[in-house]
Amino acid sequence: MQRGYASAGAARRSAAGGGAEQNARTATHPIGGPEPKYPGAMEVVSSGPAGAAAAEDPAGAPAHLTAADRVELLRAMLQMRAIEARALALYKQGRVPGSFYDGFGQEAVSVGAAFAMGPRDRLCPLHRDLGAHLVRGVEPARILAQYMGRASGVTGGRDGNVHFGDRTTGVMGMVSMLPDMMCVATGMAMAFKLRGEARCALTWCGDGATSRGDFHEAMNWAGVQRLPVVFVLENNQFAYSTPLAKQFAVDPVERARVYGFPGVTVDGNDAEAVFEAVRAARERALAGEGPTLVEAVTMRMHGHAAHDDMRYVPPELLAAWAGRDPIERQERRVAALGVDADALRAEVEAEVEAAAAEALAAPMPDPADATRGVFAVGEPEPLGDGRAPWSGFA
Ligand SMILES: Cc1ncc(C[n+]2csc(CCOP(=O)(O)OP(=O)(O)O)c2C)c(N)n1
Ligand SMILES: [Mg+2]
Repeated sequence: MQRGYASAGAARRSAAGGGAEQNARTATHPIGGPEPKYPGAMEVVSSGPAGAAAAEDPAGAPAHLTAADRVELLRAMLQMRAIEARALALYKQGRVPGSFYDGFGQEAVSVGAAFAMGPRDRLCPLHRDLGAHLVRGVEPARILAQYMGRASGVTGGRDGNVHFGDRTTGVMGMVSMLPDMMCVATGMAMAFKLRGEARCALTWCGDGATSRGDFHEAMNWAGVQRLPVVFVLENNQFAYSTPLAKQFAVDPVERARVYGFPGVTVDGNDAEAVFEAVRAARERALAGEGPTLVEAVTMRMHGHAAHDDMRYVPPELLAAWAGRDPIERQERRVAALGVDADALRAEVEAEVEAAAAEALAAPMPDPADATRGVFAVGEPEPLGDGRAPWSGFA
């Protein structure tokens, strides 16, 4: 089953004699699914502003990002990685209860997409989308406290791990059943439409989500109603131990067309390409033209959770993706702009270390507080607006 991840694709491409794009879209896997998307194919699926090669070249600066924006993208990705690395160490020390999930290697997907959203837009991130919370303004110390179940965590110790959302930043707490957040985001977009508000909802879903009924319900209703919602399909090659070829028989991005709206594929390890695709999708949504499915192709570089040694992942696949690290890529870009990327990395690491010390010093919640907030009391409190650092909103 694990055969041919990188090599079969390369063979198909050379057999296609340059028709790699079509090949990536239509190739049939021996057991019936589409050919897995692999690093070597990314040149043909990237829809970055000027294509992957130019995007790597700082001279080909993207049209909608200033130099400061590009640094900000890097900063958020560095924060995400540093927080998750610190939290993983804390987990191994027994300080993080339950299990531990991270988005190592996928930082560009949550950061790039969230960066395209305005203050009054609403976001529904999933378990590998820590970058979205950071972009919207949740402080690292509160996130680390969240992992450790402390009173100062986002949920005040009610959920120790990834099912959180700081509603003051316009982010919904995650519903664990996947991909229910697609329905939540679609519902919010319906409200925006009914109220005539120029706002957009954004949510992420995994490749595994594509096999669930909620995926189709959300996509169908969003298409029928032409709702202002953006679905980012975080295709990280696996849903727990299930590879793509056992997940779907057709390329999932094709499904958008069936529901009446466009699906685009971007290099999910390129924060600027993800940003640009989601920015364009949001613009489309605000213009009343309806939803977009953005498939961000990436790789889950760690196990499903910290307990998972991912022995089902071919080592050569991991090695190939390790050479496409989204943070290193953005570091090269900002370094070419004259920014000291090493100093930025050191600054972020020091910030996260201080945040960890603050979180470790925070108290555990008072057990008497456990039932507070279970039922709504009094007037409903609406979600707040989040930070929207992209210069386009200045
Ligand atoms: C309906 C449902 N079934 C099972 C789970 C348990 N679960 C949590 S994450 C996950 C894997 C999901 O894979 P994918 O959608 O590809 O997202 P990824 O973890 O790869 O980001 C599973 C099975 C769940 N949360 N919801
Ligand atoms: Mg997945």
